[in-house]
Amino acid sequence: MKATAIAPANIAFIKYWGKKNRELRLPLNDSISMNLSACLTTTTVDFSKKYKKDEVILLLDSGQVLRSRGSQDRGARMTKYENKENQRVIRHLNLIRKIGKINLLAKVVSTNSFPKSAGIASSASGFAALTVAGCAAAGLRLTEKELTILARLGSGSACRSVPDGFVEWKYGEDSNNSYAYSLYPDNYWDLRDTIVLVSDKAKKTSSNEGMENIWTSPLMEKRLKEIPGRLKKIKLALKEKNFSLLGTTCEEDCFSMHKVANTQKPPIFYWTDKTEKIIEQVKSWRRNGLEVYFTIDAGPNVHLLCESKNEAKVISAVKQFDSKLKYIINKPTQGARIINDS
Ligand code: 2P0
Repeated sequence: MKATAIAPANIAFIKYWGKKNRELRLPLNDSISMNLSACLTTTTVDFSKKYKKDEVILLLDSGQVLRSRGSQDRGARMTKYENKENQRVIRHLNLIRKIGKINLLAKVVSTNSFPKSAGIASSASGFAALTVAGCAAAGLRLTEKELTILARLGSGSACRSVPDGFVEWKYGEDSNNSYAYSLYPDNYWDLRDTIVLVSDKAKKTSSNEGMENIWTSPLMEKRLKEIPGRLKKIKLALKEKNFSLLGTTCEEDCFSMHKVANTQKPPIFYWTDKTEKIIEQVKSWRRNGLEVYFTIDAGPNVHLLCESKNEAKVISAVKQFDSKLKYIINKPTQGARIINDS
């Protein structure tokens, strides 16, 4: 009862910012994203009689190991966890155990190929990998749609990391109708998302907390009214491979989400001065004929979107702006999948 899965993070072209049901993580709007080839989480779940406690181990790039044991006795629901994140992981294991009707405790070992909590959706890749590995380890054979629903209960955006390539998450009226599916496979359009790492420090306000106060922003209603039009534009841009339509619509939605965050009470500012300087650069690169657009998640890092033919030019422009900046180049990629190497 052991399985390993790998799952990508994803970048949202139309963003998820606001829940209509907090417990079920039902979003207020549909969202569309692309899976990121170089931002991967690999997770092994092992259910076994030999474990007396659930144990969650996160292996960090630096060689550091974050280890947390839930003091949960087999079958008992009493828990005392060392931190919130592991609590979420163990809650998710409980869901999988309930569906799989199993009563075994587990060891979960997970590693990311990118900095944790830097606004690169580590919860998306994390909960997608945990869902797929956990279900396989529990002997559950769920459909892709069912896996996306289960992943969503762990972290909303995780459902978009399950299907391949370019993915839409339907908001859904209830839990069974809030699922994700692939609009196009990863080899459909050779785009690049170069993430410029403005900071790899953990963000101050998690997306989960940030979304709590959306209705205190006077701009939230306007955002929700505009989203259907932007979803149409993104779908058309994907269908026709119209990159300028894709890029301009991504930027519109990015500004819209961040304006809501900035005007919430209390306000949240995910951008830094460096983030804004890079946005100015993108505009100037575009004025000079380089077709590159940006989008930004709940963090300071800037995602530079371009077609593959412009990848080298974009990298060279970034280096010219600041040779010390670190970046991660992503292509579209498959969704979460089981791998044999544990
Ligand atoms: C997105 N974000 O669509 C948006 C853009 C952040 C900014 O989905 O509370 O970590 O776990 O459901 O999935 C991040 O939200 O939130 C996110 P929870 P999650 O990518």
